[in-house]
Amino acid sequence: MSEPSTKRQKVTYDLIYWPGIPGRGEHIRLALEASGTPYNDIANDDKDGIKAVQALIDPNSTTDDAGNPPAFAPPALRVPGAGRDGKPLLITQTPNILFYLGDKIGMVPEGDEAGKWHANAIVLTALDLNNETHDTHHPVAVMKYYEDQKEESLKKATDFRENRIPKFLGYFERVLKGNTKGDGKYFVGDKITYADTTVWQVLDGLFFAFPKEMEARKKEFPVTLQTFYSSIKEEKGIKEYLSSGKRLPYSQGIFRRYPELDRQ
Ligand SMILES: N[C@@H](CCC(=O)N[C@@H](CS)C(=O)NCC(=O)O)C(=O)O
Repeated sequence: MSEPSTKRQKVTYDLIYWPGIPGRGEHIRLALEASGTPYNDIANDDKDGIKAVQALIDPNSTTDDAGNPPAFAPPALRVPGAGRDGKPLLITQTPNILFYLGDKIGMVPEGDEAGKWHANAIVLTALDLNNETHDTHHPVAVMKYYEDQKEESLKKATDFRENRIPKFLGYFERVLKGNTKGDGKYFVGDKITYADTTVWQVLDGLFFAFPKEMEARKKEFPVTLQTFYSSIKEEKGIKEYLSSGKRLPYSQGIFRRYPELDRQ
């Protein structure tokens, strides 16, 4: 991680995301925590913070007070003074927020233009895996309960475990091995970037949702599931955050534990 400049540290970002779950907001939190960047976690810090999430997705809204277009869904990042006419800028879509933050908070490989694009591609791939994980418990309809699509979930999760997990893990393994500067600990370059925090969060969620499957895959993908996964937990900023009590437990979000969907 490169040191955030004095200019960078002046901004306190607002993260607007559902309270009580890690969800996609966690990708933003981890990047901010790893870089020691101050932020407000609006819906978790303030008991009325949920209102900011509700306002974000108000179906009658066409714009906010600062002229930003409405959000489709959280997470969103509000940046004081960075919008039009010095008003707050509202940024949505997880990878868009991460890409915006990347060089501002020192979570992209500094002075390495190619590395910046490589990091972003790895993030987008990890978020594809994130989305595919969601589909294992909601393969038919997002608005229906898991209990209403259990049969299809079992088929989807079986294919996910048998084919998709190893394909993604194989890709991560190759990238980590190919980045000789990273020593198996970093995806791009020799310091932590937002590619590392994003992949780590998806792996951590998968360890929660499919513990038997992931445990069984450890020998096959040792760099990803052993070296990388355990070393990121020890990174400055991340280590403190994980043990701070601020880290929210998994529950009914993207990563859910349904033992019947795991390896038997
Ligand atoms: N592609 C968007 C997906 C956003 C998203 O699906 N957010 C979830 C919470 S993690 C949500 O509230 N979705 C409501 C919906 O899709 O109707 C992103 O990465 O930010």
